Amino acid sequence: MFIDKVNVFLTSGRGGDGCSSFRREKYAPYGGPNGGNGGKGGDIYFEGDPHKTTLLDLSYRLKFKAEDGHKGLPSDKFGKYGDDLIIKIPLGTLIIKNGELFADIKTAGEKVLVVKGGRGGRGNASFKTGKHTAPRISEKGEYGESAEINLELRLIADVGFVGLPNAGKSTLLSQISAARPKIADYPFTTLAPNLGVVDYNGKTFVAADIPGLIEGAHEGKGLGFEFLRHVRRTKVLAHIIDVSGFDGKDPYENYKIINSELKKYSKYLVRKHVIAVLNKIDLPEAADNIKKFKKRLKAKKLFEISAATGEGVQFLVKEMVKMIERPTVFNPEEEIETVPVKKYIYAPEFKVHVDEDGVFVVTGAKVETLTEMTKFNEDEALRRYQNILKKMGLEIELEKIGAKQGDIVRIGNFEFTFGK
Ligand SMILES: Nc1nc2c(ncn2[C@@H]2O[C@H](COP(=O)(O)OP(=O)(O)OP(=O)(O)O)[C@@H](O)[C@H]2O)c(=O)[nH]1
Ligand SMILES: [Mg+2]
Repeated sequence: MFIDKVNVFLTSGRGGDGCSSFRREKYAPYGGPNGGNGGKGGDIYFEGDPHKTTLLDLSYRLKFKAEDGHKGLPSDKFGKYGDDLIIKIPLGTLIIKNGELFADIKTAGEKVLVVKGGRGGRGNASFKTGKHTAPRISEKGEYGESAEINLELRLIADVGFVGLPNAGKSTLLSQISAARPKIADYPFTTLAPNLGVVDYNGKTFVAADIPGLIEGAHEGKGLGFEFLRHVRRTKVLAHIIDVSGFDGKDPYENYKIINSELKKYSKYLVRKHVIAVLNKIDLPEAADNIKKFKKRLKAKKLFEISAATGEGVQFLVKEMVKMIERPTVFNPEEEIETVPVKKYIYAPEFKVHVDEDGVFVVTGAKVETLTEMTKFNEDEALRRYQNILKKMGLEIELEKIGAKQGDIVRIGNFEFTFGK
């Protein structure tokens, strides 16, 4: 099965907690702090894998979590890092993170970090200073990051074959490459894109054969035009037309139908180099139809072939190579920008508001991280926490919106009573 769109939910590993401990040695009553830091949580990466052609395996497993970091230990032992997770995806996959284009994996082995593991909490040895030689303070590990990721595969090919069902697209691919797609004399034989590598005098390119389009494909008729996504990156489109008039329709009318569907899909598609290919010239009805077709479409260079017998195919392949090498009037990648691109958003250190239950809610990455990493059962940790919040001006902001002694303040998953 071919799957080209998948949503997955990723969570990186949480950082390990830092450790609070003191050296205990014989005859050394005041041993210094020796609690090690917690290990960092595992990251999650996506990596381009040239052997993959579908996102099918990911669709069976929608949630991924990297390993948590391990706890720090006494005797200055640092916690082990959580293992990273590397998820392999086919080349040509767009990674959309929280609704914004994040990366576009195009080459084998290309790796991107998508969610970063949480920082390990510091052990009490890290809090030691000249003045403060015996800190009883350590941190919890930072939470991992969670994100919803939409993966969208757009196959990477140089030439894309488009046309009505039964036009002979798959036959052409099998004629010019080693690919062996299913071929049959009924429409919608091809249900998923096929790729083939074409060799022309030592020059190679990749051709993609996609399922047939019909009138109204943009409204979801037939298999719809979703599969056109896979010719979005190509520089060249080969429009395959059955000139035998097999369905009783005029080949030129058929040609116009497909052109209009392409336009409806994206304004960029029709700006590619389009090669019009009249196929099935070996059939007796073809000759007449070709004449008529040429009368109506004078301006365009037409290729006449028989995908079945191979007649005219080498000329066509030569033209494809020429077109691939010719610059396009636009960058085929340009339209990928139609996915909204990340914008910089100014984030204040924290924000405060009162919710409907009268709870004073504080939000903001910095305060939330600080809160989740603080060990409130350690007096010193608690004091440090209060000091930092005070310096950030949180108390003042809360008072401004009406917080009084005894009111409830919520930060992340924690609740406190307001007091000075
Ligand atoms: N006589 C003749 N038959 C052809 C030629 N090319 C394709 N055919 C036949 O036309 C039918 C359809 O061919 P396919 O290659 O499956 O067509 P397709 O465009 O891939 O069709 P879909 O996958 O349904 O979109 C098959 O029976 C082929 O054998 C040709 O050049 N001459
Ligand atoms: Mg086919």
